[in-house]
Amino acid sequence: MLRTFQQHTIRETRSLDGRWDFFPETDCDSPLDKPPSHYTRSIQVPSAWESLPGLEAYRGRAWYRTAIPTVADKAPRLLFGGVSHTATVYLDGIAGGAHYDAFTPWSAVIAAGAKAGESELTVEVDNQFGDHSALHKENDYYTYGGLTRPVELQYVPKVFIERLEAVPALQNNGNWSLSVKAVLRNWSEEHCQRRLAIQVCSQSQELETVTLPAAGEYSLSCEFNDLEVSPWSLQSPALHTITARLFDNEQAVDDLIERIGFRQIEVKGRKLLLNGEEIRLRGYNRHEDHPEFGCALPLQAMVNDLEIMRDLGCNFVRTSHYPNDARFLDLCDELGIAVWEESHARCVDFSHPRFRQQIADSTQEMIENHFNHPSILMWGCLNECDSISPEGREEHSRVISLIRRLDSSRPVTFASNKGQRDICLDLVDIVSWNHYPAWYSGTPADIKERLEKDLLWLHSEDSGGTGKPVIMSEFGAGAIYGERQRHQAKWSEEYQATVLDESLRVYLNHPDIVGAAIWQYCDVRVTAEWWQKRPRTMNNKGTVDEYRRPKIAYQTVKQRMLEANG
Ligand code: ADA
Repeated sequence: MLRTFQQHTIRETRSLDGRWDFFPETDCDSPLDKPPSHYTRSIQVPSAWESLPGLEAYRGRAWYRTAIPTVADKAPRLLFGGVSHTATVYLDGIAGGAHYDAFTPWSAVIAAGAKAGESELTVEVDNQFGDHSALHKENDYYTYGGLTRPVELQYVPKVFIERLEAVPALQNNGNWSLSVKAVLRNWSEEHCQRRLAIQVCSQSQELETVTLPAAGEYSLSCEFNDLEVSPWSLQSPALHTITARLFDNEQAVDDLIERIGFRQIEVKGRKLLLNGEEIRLRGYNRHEDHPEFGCALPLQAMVNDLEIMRDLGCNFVRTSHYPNDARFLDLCDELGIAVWEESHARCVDFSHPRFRQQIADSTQEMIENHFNHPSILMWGCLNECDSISPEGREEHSRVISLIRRLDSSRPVTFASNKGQRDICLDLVDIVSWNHYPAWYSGTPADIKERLEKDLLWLHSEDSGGTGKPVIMSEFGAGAIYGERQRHQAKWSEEYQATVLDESLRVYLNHPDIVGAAIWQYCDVRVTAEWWQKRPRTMNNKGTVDEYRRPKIAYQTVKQRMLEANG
């Protein structure tokens, strides 16, 4: 399943998770110019192909194939939670859609499939780096390959409800209002009239009948007021549903159920307010990575990660450096874990010819697909990119403006490692710093001094960030699991614990720091080119190792978080 809850009672859906035919190009002597006619293997979907013996480091193309039943008058809509990292969909050999980027959900509606019978569904997947890819590249995290998140088949009528966006707001009388936007899509070649009804808790509204153009979309909005509902908070994450039903004359022909939380996030001076009350965020940066599953963590593995973070006293996770699996966000909604979600960029080259389009697509798909998660309290972007040159500022301004246009209800930030050279802090609501004193330079004694110097600059100079709240978005140290030394050697578990202890002592207790995210939750695989810089070809700054085995720092972090929780 793509989500942890049911999203339809009218629309027919079926999971395509399970065994698919599989053909990695490495299984043949020469490159293929079209999908293969015969398949050499089968593979479980979802999964990363690196989980298959012999393909642990395969970077190339592969084809997936399965058969799907089709029905008359309803088009097959294929929803992919994530394909790593470039995909082309074929139905009966005819291309029906394509997508770049492993980390955002996407769909293909194939009108030609609106017929009774059965069709062959093929997906070509490519996880290679090169001129076609600005965001997936050699990096300090691994780009896996395959249908790495769940796949769902839906049968959609000519006009269907594509998505809902809901923005809650706290009213003066303590009740809530809710602004709802619905986007309808018409895949047919004819104009169609439809009517929408939306129900939220005990209230429902019938919207006016609209005419959709052929092969077009239509947005409708409505407002609900005076909703007496339990709010969503970190301590009490109450969830509610919106049910939208689409009518063709008097017949209900489609539906969409979304889950929301009534909460309001604001920046006020140097503070972060949730439902009008100050909050302080403490937790981790987390990559989607596991030695058994690659980036394709099953739901229980995601649950385990969040339960470990809760055991450590965390209430916050940053999806470094890309949009996460919707099920992980659903779990954060259910558990009351605050999320900083960011579009896909880690130290990317702004001059790459594909960068602007690919970062715009990642950002738009992230916000449109993840809009309703109450746990997402802020949007991030452009981790440690060029925020010190005029050209870099132009790119930051472009992406941040896009975020604000798509969602004006959440604060925006980016994680910077440029310190006092940054010229983009006026563009954000929250200033976020990646600091590594005591690892890449200096000692633990430098942690407090470095922070105070940067805060002095931030709030007294013309930094662009004067008076804004600050999140320590990354800090930490590496430790090889099992490396024990009495003399605080680099890469020892003891030294990592010392650095995290001092970092948390400073950051969790500073009045101007509203959030602290340790780099990082677990050790993760890095790409081949990074092997010289990373022992074990891993980023070893996890508080737990890749198998989630706790290092000495685990108890250190737990103690500091416990003190901060009061
Ligand atoms: C940067 C980067 C992280 C990771 C970290 C490190 O802050 O944002 O992705 O590479 O450095 O481990 O050095």
